[in-house]
Amino acid sequence: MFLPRRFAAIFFSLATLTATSQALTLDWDGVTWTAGSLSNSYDVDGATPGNDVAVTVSGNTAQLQPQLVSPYPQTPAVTTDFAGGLTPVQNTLSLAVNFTNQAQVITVTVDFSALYAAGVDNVSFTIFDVDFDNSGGSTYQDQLRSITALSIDGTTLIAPTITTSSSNTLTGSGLTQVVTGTASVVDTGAGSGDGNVTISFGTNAIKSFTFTYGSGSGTVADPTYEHIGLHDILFTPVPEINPAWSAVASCLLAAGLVLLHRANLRK
Ligand SMILES: [Ca+2]
Ligand SMILES: [Ca+2]
Ligand SMILES: [Ca+2]
Repeated sequence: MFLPRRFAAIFFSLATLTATSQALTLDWDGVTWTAGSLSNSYDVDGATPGNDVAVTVSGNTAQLQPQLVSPYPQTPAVTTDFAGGLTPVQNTLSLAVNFTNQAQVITVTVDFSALYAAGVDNVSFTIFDVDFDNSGGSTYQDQLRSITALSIDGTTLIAPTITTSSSNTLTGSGLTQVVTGTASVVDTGAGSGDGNVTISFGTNAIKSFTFTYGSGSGTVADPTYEHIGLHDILFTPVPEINPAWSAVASCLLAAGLVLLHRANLRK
């Protein structure tokens, strides 16, 4: 009997039964979104059947507006209106609104495939042009609130790590963090990254995340037209051992232990 070799084979089998993880991106330059539609799903993971990520816009959607640049698509729309400091400019999912008060919000929810049984981690994304203006007929204050992810079991809200830029600021903590625009930012060109806000859920395994977009109290009660852009969404499926193969692996391990026990009895 060559038990060490036998065990080596068993452990090699266990190792290969474990799926590997691969970082994925919902890249707005690689997908389409019919202007004005409120929910779309995308297949960005060839290793998992069907669509892997769904983006849904809800809330006070009657306040959604067209973008400012030709062909003036009704938002939500995929456009190059926001550079976020990037050259060349990339697509973002742009959201333009005209709220009638500071309580109205647009809610963005991103759901990952239920086939990711162990969820996804390393989820991060950047929102461009979170800014403020109170001049020339523009009186608004971009504000992100209720920025949370949902745990795999669907019972626990998870707080993000948020990185702001020179023209917005972070207040609150944990699940009640709020990002508020503090100065006007150009949509493209030099300085367009000054309104960037990067949101990350780090090593937490999640099944979805959400945030709201509203207007803060730094201006008039009825804000004017304002807009932001949601850039690419990065995520990594959490590896899992396929349950069926896991059962097979357990049987192999048990068989190996029996062989070892019998060998010891013969000594
Ligand atoms: Ca897929
Ligand atoms: Ca803005
Ligand atoms: Ca208004």
